[in-house]
Amino acid sequence: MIRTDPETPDLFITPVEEVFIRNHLGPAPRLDRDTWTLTVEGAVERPLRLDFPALLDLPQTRFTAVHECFGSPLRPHVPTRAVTNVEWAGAPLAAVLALAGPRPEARHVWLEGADRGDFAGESGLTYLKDLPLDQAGAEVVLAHSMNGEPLRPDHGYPVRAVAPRMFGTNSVKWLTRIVLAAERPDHLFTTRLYTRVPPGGGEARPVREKDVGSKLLTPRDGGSVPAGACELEGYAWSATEVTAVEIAVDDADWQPAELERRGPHPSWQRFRLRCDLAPGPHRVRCRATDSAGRVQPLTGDRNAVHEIGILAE
Ligand SMILES: Nc1nc2c(c(=O)[nH]1)N[C@H]1C(S)=C(S)[C@@H](COP(=O)(O)O)O[C@H]1N2
Ligand SMILES: [Mo]
Repeated sequence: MIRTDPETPDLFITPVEEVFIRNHLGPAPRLDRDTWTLTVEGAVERPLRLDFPALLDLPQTRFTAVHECFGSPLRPHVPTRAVTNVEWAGAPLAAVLALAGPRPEARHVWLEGADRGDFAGESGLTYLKDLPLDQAGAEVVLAHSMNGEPLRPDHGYPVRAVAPRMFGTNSVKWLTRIVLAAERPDHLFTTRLYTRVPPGGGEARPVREKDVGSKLLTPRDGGSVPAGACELEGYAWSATEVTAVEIAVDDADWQPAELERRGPHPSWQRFRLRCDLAPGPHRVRCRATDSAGRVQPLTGDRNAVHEIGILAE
């Protein structure tokens, strides 16, 4: 989803126009900021209904984070590489939870959007996701702005959830209802889809924390470059910090690329490597490792190493 402009090959923040749009239930609902409300109900001491000014009265936070689509929940192991890096602003969910007062039995936070529709043969669905209360309280933000401007209708206007370390599917757009509960909700998008079996096998787990991944952006896939010295660049990301990126040109060994540190926010990290390209076609691959020791697989999963083809002339 990233277009690299030859003038600005390495935009750290993805312009809003270039951010992918993923709507499972049809067109974006058109909500109005003046009539929007968010209800907080279920296992809480004080059920609430917040309007937009009340959300702005809460403490506000601003941060950059990788925004990545998991891919089709019907094909959980197929790479799509729809990834961007954006700046969000909004109120921490923790501030809303403090107002509502979770009851002792509350273990899960359900987040529901205002869109309604059909998906994978089921009709009349809402968009519902859930996260463990501890995790949601620690990191979810109720965002009203993207890259310094109000959310656009397609991106969840006026308010969406953002779970910065998680796949995009968890960041519920057009957020209108939060439920605290002792159990997970049984729903197409929570327990039946968006689950996957870990690489070694075992029980299916919900799609939450991002995988380790990397993407070559310069030169462009299919592009041509002058033969000789060439700079290969891209971005790497994960739920934790990426600690190494290696690049392989054709069948040569993997070589360590120069990698920026992540900084305080869960943003992507730029990497680059100078190499020498003989005239002719070349294949370039990149592979990231994160601080949890996860490494991109060569093949077979949605975060398999990225490969581009370039022509040196
Ligand atoms: N209400 C609602 N929220 C949603 C979705 C949706 O269809 N409806 N799609 C999810 C998916 S799969 C992704 S990848 C992100 C995409 O966010 P974006 O369209 O703002 O890029 O939103 C998530 N939140
Ligand atoms: Mo997605």
